[in-house]
Parts: sequence; structure tokens; C-alpha cells
Amino acid sequence: MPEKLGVGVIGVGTIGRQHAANLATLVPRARLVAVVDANPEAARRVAAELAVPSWSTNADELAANPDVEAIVVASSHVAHLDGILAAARARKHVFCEKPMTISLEQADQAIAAVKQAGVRLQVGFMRRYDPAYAAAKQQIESGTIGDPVLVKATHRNLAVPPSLAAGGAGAFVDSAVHDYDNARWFLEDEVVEVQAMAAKVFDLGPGSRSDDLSLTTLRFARGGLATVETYVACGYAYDVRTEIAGTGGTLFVGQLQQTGLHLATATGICHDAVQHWLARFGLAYQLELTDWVSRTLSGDPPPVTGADARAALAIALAATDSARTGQPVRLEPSPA
Ligand code: ISE
Repeated sequence: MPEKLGVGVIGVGTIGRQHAANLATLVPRARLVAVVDANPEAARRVAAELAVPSWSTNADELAANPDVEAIVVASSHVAHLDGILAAARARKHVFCEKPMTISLEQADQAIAAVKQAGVRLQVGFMRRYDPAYAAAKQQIESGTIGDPVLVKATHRNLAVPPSLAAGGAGAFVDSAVHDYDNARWFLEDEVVEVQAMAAKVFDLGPGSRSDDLSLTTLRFARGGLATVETYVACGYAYDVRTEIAGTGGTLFVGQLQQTGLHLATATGICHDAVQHWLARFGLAYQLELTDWVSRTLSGDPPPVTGADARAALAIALAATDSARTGQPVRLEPSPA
């Protein structure tokens, strides 16, 4: 088995830069050999900071680089498909950030392209690598809570994330997609019905989104239910918590505190709060790419697939529709 994997990163904005830094410094079996960004200044800066030998603004150029054996796609959501197709054309393995694509047609195109090229595709639902979420999954698998029947998710950003402020695909696709993936993963079942409501809380100018605050209800094939709340700018913390209730117990995942420090005075006791997903899920991102690199080197199958990404996206798109029309949406089983 080769010792190290040569990796190129497409897109070095918020999450892409984090992935690049992890690959350069914290993932021992990776060699970060090239970065690309649509903004040349960002690509040049990250390459200089992390001592990356090559940078450019062209994804095909990165994919054709013989030192690049596998590619992380972390560009803007709308550009994910182009990154995956560039990797597939050059027959390089891929890790793509969530949401993998912004339409089901694009998801099918991405899945078909990697299949035809014979390369591997893993998708970035990093919560699955977070120690608390992973421990919850283990408890479920070992039967501790009996049959899991309900997932209740809270997902609040401190301030409007850049990908949402820029318009983008909306909060169901950008943010709630994590919780939809979690619900499928914890209940080990597929969603058959989606109902959602959304409200506009902030005035972000003309054309701004109308899903600042939303609630989604999911019905699963075997009868389980899930509720997902997203609030794009709650103003007090990055507040991500999930409960999984079963026939014999309940798991509570997540906390508001970043550190264990409390300040006690005559007026009360206070503590800090998690501010950003890069802090809350910092270790998860590191573990995720460490696992992706070793699986890519060893040939072990990816644990989070294009099919998982497609299923979560189908729920997000159905929720977007349901919030617009006020009607529940039935989901067809995804193609095998
Ligand atoms: C961002 O892209 C993420 O993936 C974060 O985990 C999520 O909390 C945030 O809402 C998204 O914009």
C-alpha cells in the first residue's frame, strides 16, 4: 500500500481552507500538492501559507497534475458538479463537500460519472465523524435505546453563513441537509413523506431568502418520525443538538459550551458558547479526511456515498417545495 496520498483541493474558501490545512498538517498520510480557487488571490495565499507546491484557478489543470491522486471538492455548491466531473475525467478519487449537488439531475450525473470512471466518491457529512454523534450511532447499533423511532434536531447558526448570505440553494439544502442525513443514518431507514414550513426573519435585501427559520417533519418507511429545526442566525451561538428517542431510551447529542470554563459571581454562573461550525466540528473534519485518505489508499469502501448525498438532497428539495406550497411531499425510493 502506498504510504501517502497526493491530494488536490478545489475551492479554498471557509471549509476548503480548513480541509487544506488539515491535509497539510494533521492528516499524516496525505500530501497536499495543489490547490485551486476561482479567486486567484485566495489560491495563491493558501498555497503560500501551507507550502503547497502548485496553485491555479483551473480545476482541470489540478486534476491533470500527475502528483494529484485524489481530489477534495470544496468550491461553492453550484460548482461541486464541475469539480466532480473534472476529477472523474482525470480518473482521480473524490471527496466532495455537502450538499454534493444542488439538483437531483446533477446528483445522478455525478454518481454516473464516478462510476463510469471507476473512481471513489465520498461526501462530507462530517457530523458522522464527530465523537458524540459517532458514539450515539454506536449506542443505537448496540441496541442500548431499543428501536430508534424519533429524531429531533436543532440547527442554529450564530450569524447567516456566507453560503446563505450569497443567495445559494437555500437553508434546507445548505444547512438542514446535515440533519436529514443524520436522521436517515440514525433511524437506518428512508424518508417517504416530507412536510415543511419556513419564515423570513431577516431583511437581507431584494431577492433574499424566505427560509431563515424553518421546521421540517419527516415520516420514514418503517414508521419513524423526525423533526428538524433550522434558524440561520440565532444570535447567541452555533447551537447544534440532536435527540434520538427509542423504545428503550433516548440519546442527547451536543452542547452549547465550547470549553469547560464557568465564571461564577454574585449575579450568577456563566460560560462561553460555541461560535462556529469549524470550532464545533473541528475534530470531525480532521477525522473525516484522515479516514477518507486511509480508505482511498487501502481501497476500503467509502462510508458516506453519493447515494447518501442524493437521498439527503431529495429530502431537502422536497422540504423546499413543501414550504413553498404548504403541501406535504411524498418521496419515491432513490434509484439503486
Ligand atoms: C455550513 O455550510 C455548514 O455545513 C454548517 O455545518 C452548517 O451549520 C451551516 O448552516 C452551513 O451554512
